[in-house]
Amino acid sequence: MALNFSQKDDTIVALATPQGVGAIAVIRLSGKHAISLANQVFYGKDLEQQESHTIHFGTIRDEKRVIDEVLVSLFVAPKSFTKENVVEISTHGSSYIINQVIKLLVRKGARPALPGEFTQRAFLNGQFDLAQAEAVADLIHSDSEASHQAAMNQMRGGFSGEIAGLRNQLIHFASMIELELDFTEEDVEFASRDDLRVLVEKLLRVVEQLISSFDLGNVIKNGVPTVIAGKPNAGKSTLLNALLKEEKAIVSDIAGTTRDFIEDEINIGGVIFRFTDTAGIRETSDVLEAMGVSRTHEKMKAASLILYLFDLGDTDMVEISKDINKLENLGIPFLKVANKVDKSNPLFINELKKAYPDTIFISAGKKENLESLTSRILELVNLDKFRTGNTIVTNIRHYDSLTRTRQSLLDVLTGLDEEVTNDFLAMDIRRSLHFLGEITGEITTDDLLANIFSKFCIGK
Ligand SMILES: Nc1nc2c(ncn2[C@@H]2O[C@H](COP(=O)(O)OP(=O)(O)OP(=O)(O)O)[C@@H](O)[C@H]2O)c(=O)[nH]1
Ligand SMILES: [Mg+2]
Repeated sequence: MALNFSQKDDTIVALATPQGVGAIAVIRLSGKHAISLANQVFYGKDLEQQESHTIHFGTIRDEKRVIDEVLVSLFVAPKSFTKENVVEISTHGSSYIINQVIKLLVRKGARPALPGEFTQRAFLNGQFDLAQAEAVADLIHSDSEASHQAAMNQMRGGFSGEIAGLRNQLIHFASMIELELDFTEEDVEFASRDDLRVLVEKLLRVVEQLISSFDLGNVIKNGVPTVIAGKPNAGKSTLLNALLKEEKAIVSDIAGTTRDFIEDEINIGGVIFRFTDTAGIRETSDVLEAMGVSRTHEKMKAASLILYLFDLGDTDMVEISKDINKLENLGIPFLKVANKVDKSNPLFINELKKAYPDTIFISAGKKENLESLTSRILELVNLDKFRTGNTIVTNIRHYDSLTRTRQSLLDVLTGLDEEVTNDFLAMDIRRSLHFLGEITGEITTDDLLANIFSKFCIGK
């Protein structure tokens, strides 16, 4: 739903804390009349005479009836999240009280806020750019150290700064070339083509790097899809349970116990991994199990990481090297994990260590050496890149705009090669600028904004 101008002048109200019973609840008002509106129902002090960033104790009343004793926080424009007048009323956390207070404020002239409308106002009033506004939503939904850091970095403008820098350099060139268009009669060149090529190539490298960071950004935000694969009875379900520290999957000595697949999230070193325990891979005549096995193959193709698990007592070298070959052809990072080290033959272990020195030996059943497995898993995600504060793209919309930017920059290069006329060159540069601007919100449409902010919750 796009907002029109009269709606933008409304004073909006919503519950800012979660629905349901709690110790306290915070009801937020934002808009030109937020303070005078609150003042009509608040008894204790004249709120319109108070300083910004102060808290006041009093009661909320509907005529004579006291609804609650509350604390009111005042933020006078422009020193607030939305840059408008903002009032936050902390009430007791009862849904009855919350409803009464909101209804009362609506009766006095406030309008219930749309999803994300507070953040949208903050964006429209220049509090931050679009990428930063989107990071607010990511921050609220972040559930691990890694996703929190990526969102925090984006909200604090790391990503936006990088994009803005790129844009500024391009704008300079675009205007020079457009200036040349005014002098077509004379043979002048304000913008050196060689310099432009150097700049565009530099920009391309940055854009490429941002695009390639998306894989990492995506797994940070949504969890790393990790599959435990291996023969029936290798101990896959036992390993999942051991990592989860709960008995989630059924374990038995009957081969083919897991028929479909079982998924759960595990936080390892601040990163969320989405583990899938699969049906053991083998040629099978059991129809149900066969279905599970084909889903295992699907899961393996969608994984970012595969734990190849085999039973030391039940697998020979030929089989292992065959499996490893297959996995290498799949092209997805995998770890070789040898299970049931507690009851295995030391000679075979030595042979295996020689052939594949990076094998990790564990006992899922006895929970032995699981730490070296988890630290190897973490190494594979290459978090260093991200911990050093490099900008990471986590948002599919940004990824999309960056891919289009890359294409337009490539078009500029082709144009330079083919010595196309200035107006074509200028057009391609403008297109790159357009796509970069979409990320930070210099270029927006009502539909785009509505689409982004409707994904927020009400009250945010
Ligand atoms: N000795 C020993 N036994 C283990 C170990 N890990 C698993 N097992 C046993 O191996 C058997 C098979 O374990 P599961 O976890 O069900 O194996 P799975 O790979 O999930 O098997 P499917 O679901 O049939 O594909 C069970 O009897 C487990 O108790 C281990 O580290 N040592
Ligand atoms: Mg199983």
